[in-house]
Amino acid sequence: MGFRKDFLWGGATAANQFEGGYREGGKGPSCADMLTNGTGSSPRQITRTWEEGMYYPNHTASDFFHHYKEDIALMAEMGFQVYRMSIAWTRIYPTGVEEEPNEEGLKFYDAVFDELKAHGIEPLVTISHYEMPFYLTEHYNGWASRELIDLYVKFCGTIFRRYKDKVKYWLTFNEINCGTLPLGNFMSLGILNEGTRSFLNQVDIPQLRYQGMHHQFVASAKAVKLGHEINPDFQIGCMIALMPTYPLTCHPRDMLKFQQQWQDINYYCGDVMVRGEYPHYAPRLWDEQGVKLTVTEEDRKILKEGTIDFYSLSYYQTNCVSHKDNESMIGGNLLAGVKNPYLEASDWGWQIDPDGLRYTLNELYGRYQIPLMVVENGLGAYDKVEEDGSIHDDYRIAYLRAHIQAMKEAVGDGVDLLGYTPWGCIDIVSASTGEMKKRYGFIYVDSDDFGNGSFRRSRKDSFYWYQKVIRSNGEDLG
Ligand code: BGP
Repeated sequence: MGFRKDFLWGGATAANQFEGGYREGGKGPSCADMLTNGTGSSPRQITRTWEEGMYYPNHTASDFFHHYKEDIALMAEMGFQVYRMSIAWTRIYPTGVEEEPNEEGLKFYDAVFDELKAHGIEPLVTISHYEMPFYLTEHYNGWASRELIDLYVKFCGTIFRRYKDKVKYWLTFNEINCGTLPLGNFMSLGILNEGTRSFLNQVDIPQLRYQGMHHQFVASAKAVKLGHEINPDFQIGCMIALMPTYPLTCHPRDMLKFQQQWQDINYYCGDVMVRGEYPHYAPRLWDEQGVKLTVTEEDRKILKEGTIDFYSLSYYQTNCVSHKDNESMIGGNLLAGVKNPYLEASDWGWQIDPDGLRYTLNELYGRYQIPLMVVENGLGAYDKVEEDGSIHDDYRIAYLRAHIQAMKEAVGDGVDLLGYTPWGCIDIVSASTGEMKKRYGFIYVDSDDFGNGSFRRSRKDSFYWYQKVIRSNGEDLG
């Protein structure tokens, strides 16, 4: 059994990591604009002003702002049927509190959507992807404030109305469950507590973080309702970062820890957004975190009325859990874990596990019974440009091939899978480290970690390979 005939093949990026043009077209500063560069060993810093001598990689990123025509043409050449992108909130509402949207920002996305349409590519838009007006951090401490709900819904209303005939697929928040981790304070919730400087070691007040996520759930549900009123054909999804774990051993304590980790990190947000209410284990989790959540009757009603249409996820790697605290650890997307003795890891220490994707898709589909979409997956790796300009990224092809094979097996298991948009289809700035040299793309961008370079685009070997995969609807993975 293969992929459905209308399976959507494409790629994904996010405005803050791809667009650049941070001061053009009336754009305001976003949270991502306040993050310095970092590396695998030295963390990014969060600064409240742009500091002399610091470098801010998201300001320039890959300069899609000036290259979008060329980039979309390259996507079309690969055969993309869908392109997952995000709208920078700060291009539309530079501080988030304006009454009227910024027309120049709206025009930019009109141009992008028109270009996609001319090439027969369907946009899939993340409304908020690790980028919110920094003004909202400074004046409201981000999503910790209930007032963010209306400001977000205003933003949604503006873009839903403007693009109602150009965009059908929407995601309300990128990796909303990033807020279940202290790392999510600034990146996902715009919360910046006094004393935070290091991106990896933020001052954490769980009460604010969980209340902030609750405000996001309510905002998302309101957006779903509003979107369906504006255009009943809209398909609006959630987006969850899957951080799957295995029990390191069959010790019953490992098994219990494994179950709790899935509940607390992988299921918590999806359960609310798909089912419209908090799951049975939520009070246990709040209790452990010392959280007393304020949930009004009106909130409960909205959560029920605004459940999402499909479930989308990011998947990069898996880790293990153990009840012992002296096991060797390894990194991962958003969350580190216990090392799995059976898996190899990427250059950034993320363990490669295609079978884990098949397992995950089965788990999610069994739990929710709504269509799934894999909207992020891929290998961040160093690429070498040969003298003749070619880039032989066979490691990336091997990673993607194995994961597409695993998705195909999940489809054979009966999972309803709508599409696949591998991450950073054109090289972008890394979210965790701010590096450019951690590359995911089928297309190389000539820029280094400090924005030096011609920004010229070139096709890697994986470009031609993926073109074949798309042409054969995932049958030719050779
Ligand atoms: C996800 C984010 C992306 C992204 C990706 C890869 O968590 O949604 O924004 O960047 O991970 O992570 P990184 O850039 O750290 O390699």
